[in-house]
Amino acid sequence: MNPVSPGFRGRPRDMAGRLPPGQYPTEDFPVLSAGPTPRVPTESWSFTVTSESGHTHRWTWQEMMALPQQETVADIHCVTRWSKFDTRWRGVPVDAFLADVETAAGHVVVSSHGGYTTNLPLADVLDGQAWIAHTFDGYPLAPEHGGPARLLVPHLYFWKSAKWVRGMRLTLDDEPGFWESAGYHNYGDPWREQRNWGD
Ligand SMILES: Nc1nc2c(c(=O)[nH]1)N[C@H]1C(S)=C(S)[C@@H](COP(=O)(O)O)O[C@H]1N2
Ligand SMILES: [Mo]
Repeated sequence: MNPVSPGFRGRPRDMAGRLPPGQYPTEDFPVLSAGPTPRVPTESWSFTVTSESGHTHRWTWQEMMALPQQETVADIHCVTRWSKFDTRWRGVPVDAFLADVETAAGHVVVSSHGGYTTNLPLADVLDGQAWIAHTFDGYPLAPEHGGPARLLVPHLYFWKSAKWVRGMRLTLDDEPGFWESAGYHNYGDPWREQRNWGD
């Protein structure tokens, strides 16, 4: 029999099984940024996909908003140990930006205004697992949380969800991003506690 702590009794949804090892749940939405918050007007915003051969595909804000939109509700997990359940986002699945891109690449490097980068296997941003998200909880995404748009990849630690996203480069070789070069785990699966290289 599992012991049930009194604080969890009567919660609308059972948290058992939803909290990865070493994490604690929070109702807050902490802000974690490695530098100042860039202000990116939607009028000058664009999202660029660059294939390994150097071909670029670019979407303006209006073009991105004209793509089919999805709403997603997901639990997010920060490597600093907070998890937030049932976050509600609206955005465009990354699949939409890669549909017409011819590639043999197995990896992507996502880049942000301000210089932040993060690397992921291409497979992890496909099949409805990742979004370019512009709306949080029904409101335009706040600048401190990556507005006007950020990557959202909820199944990996939240440092993979690049804020102020500006582009995605497809690469044949895996190229570690900002935190991955600084000792964070290359993949970052919260369920396997892949916090640092060697985990
Ligand atoms: N461009 C950019 N994206 C970023 C970061 C950053 O410093 N710059 N921090 C990452 C980290 S470590 C986390 S935990 C989340 C935090 O997102 P939040 O500030 O919206 O909670 O953004 C990720 N994306
Ligand atoms: Mo983080």
